[in-house]
Amino acid sequence: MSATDTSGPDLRRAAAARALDLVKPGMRLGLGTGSTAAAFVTLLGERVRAGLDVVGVPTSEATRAQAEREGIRLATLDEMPQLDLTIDGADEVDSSLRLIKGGGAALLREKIVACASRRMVVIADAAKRVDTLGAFPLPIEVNPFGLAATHLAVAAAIGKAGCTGGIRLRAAADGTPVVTDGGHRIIDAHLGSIPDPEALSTALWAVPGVVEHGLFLGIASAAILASARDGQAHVT
Ligand code: ABF
Repeated sequence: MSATDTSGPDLRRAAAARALDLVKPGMRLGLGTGSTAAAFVTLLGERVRAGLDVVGVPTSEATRAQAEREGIRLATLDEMPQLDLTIDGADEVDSSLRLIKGGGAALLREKIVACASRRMVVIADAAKRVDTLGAFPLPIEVNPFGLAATHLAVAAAIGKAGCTGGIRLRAAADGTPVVTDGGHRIIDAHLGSIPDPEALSTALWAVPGVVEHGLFLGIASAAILASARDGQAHVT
């Protein structure tokens, strides 16, 4: 990278470029969602147009549309239920490769695709690295039926797991609730810190209206993080 390549987009592109080194001909790839994953899809598209043969399973309709524009051959997870590698972004990464994901509201498909993959590699700006998860609001995907009851049950589960803080239904800019690709809603839990992510995960899964949550525990196998140092992008 040149001395000027140290802005956020350049760091995301640097992480994406390193992830591209992991891609081999014939691989079945999970394609993540978000701006860093989009940088990866752009670079992958260049390779595909140069002759690389891979198949991708997108984690969102947005990624599907981008990958189609890039000319990447796509399949559904039903057609290809076992994947070699998923490359995706994250909102937070801790030192044990535990993640918060779902800021882009695609967490359900992201988790299903990641868990269907032999390897899931996170790509991110190193600013996403944290000592303790939870400064980023934890997205919780919920069924729209009985939302008020689910809201109360989620709040109780959070308290039971030793966390404090408020929860809010995520709204779009026009004030209407965000609807996920699966037709669900997102509740964001503003917790500040999550002392025991495994306990919170278990407590949230016990709430009937919870479809999935954004804690990815024991799923990522590596993280490629890009940071700016000495005026250049460094990837670790
Ligand atoms: C997806 O995109 C998410 O799970 C995460 O919420 C977000 C990260 O976005 P970005 O790469 O734009 O920071 O990977």
